[in-house]
Amino acid sequence: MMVEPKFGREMIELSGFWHFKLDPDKKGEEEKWYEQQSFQTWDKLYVPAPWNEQDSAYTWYMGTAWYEREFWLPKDWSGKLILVGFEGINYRAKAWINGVYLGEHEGGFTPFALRAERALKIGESNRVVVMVDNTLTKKTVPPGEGMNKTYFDFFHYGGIYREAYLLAVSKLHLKDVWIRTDLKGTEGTLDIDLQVISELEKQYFCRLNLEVFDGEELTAESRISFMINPNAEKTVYQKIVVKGVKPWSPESPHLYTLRATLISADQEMDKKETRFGIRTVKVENGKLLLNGRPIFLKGCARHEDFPVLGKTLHGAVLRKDYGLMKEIGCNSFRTSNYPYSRSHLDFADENGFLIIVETPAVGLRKGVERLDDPEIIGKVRKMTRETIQRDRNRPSVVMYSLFNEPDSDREEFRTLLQAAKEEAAETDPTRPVTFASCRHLDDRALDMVDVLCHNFYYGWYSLCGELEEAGKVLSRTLDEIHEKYPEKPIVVTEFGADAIAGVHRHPPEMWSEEYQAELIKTYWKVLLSKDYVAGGHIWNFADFRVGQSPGRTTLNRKGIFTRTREPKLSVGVVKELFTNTPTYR
Ligand code: ADA
Repeated sequence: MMVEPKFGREMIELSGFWHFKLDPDKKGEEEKWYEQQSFQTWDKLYVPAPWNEQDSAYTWYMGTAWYEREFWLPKDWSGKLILVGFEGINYRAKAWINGVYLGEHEGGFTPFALRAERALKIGESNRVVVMVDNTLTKKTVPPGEGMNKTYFDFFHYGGIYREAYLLAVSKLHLKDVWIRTDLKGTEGTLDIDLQVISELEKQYFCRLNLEVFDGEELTAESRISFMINPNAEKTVYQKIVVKGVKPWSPESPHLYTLRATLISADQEMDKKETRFGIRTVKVENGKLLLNGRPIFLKGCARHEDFPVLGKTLHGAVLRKDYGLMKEIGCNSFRTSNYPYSRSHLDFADENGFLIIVETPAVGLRKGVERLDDPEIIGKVRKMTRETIQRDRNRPSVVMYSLFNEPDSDREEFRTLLQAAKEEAAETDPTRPVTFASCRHLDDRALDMVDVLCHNFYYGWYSLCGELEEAGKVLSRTLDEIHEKYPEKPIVVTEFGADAIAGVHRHPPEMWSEEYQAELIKTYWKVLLSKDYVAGGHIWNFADFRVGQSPGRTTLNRKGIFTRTREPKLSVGVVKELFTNTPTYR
């Protein structure tokens, strides 16, 4: 699986078997395991994939563990800048190459890359060692106290579970390309920021050739020239107009590619291709607008979870999931409760899905003493920035959810939300921001977001077995929230009921497939009856693994599909409801 399609650079993927060893007493660093020469006594695990389901001895392990593998570096990588990149390691990581410490990263769901050339041996075999620690505390984001005491409701997998790779770039290269799009009639405007890095010792004259491709056809181009100082970083801005635009939309997810070629001294120094779509997203007069039209988000919130693979959703699983979501009429989902892999969102761009990207800031409630603790604020800021930076060029991303179910009835949450909002606005001011609230009328921060997202469980955690009453309370609560904030559209980002596949009851009872289907029908009717509601997401697409607790039967069973994607009774019901609900209202 490629880290970025058409990366246009030299890469070595590090997928495969790595040596692996638990370090429950945390002595690896002191004993310098990263300097060790033989790893023959260590176990072997496959990367990318969490350690938990690869061996029963590791399933419930929380703590430190070590990974090691060798790789060959080709001779022609000499003179380049080399990075070792990790798309996702849960939760903390430190890396060494050939015994030389490279750096560390905190946060389980965002990518990072460490400079490596000072440690590498060109044209020889090299050894990379990674220490991973998935210990949860009250100050990790998300927080927790143990595998069965997480402050969030999904299994706390550990390890290198997204791709790892080596990447070579020239000393003068493009670090990042950021494209904002606007559309007026059939004319599209691209506002492009190109971040150029030079680690050369002299000042250089550079040229950037920008070419916009619609498939194979060149539709617009532009050139910029500039000087870059020695060892400097420069952001170059360019505006490009595209005529006769084919806008990106759910029914026609048209994608363009920007090819940026960096030239200096008549030599091509770097080339980067970025995929994008031309479309607008706005909140106006209480509506969520895509290309100026009020849109209705219909879908199921998801998790990255599958037997054995854990949080690593293999391309084949993703392909199957998108097929199923399209078959039942979904046009949207939220990356609940953390950002999903790049491939996960590549499919969304290609298939016209409207995505609410959520940061990993879930579980900031109960046991967290102060939500305005500077350490928490710092981590939330960093993870917000890393989440948005990775996905801000994607047309599928229509909104950022900065938290899932925080204690937003606590006054100090406003300080935390303010910090996350600032970070989001600095990283990308073009999308509306929200968070998924479970505090509803007691929420003290709804005035601070653009769209109101609410998770409701009437008929499940309250009003147990009382579906008629649940529908009435839902309707009343939505109306009361709307009265307070009439200018903000509401999306119901979670509603659902556990159903154990194969359990049937007539009349419907909690935990049966019939009850889940009835609850979904009840909610959908209410949502469609409110013109200020801009969407509904069923919780959840598929059953998913969780920690052990009396409220869960080994899995969270609110999936309309089982963990292995077998349909429950609800699937037929949802297909009928969703296909009869138009995307535009
Ligand atoms: C919460 C939470 C989810 C989910 C759900 C449930 O609303 O946002 O993570 O697990 O509860 O099933 O209880």
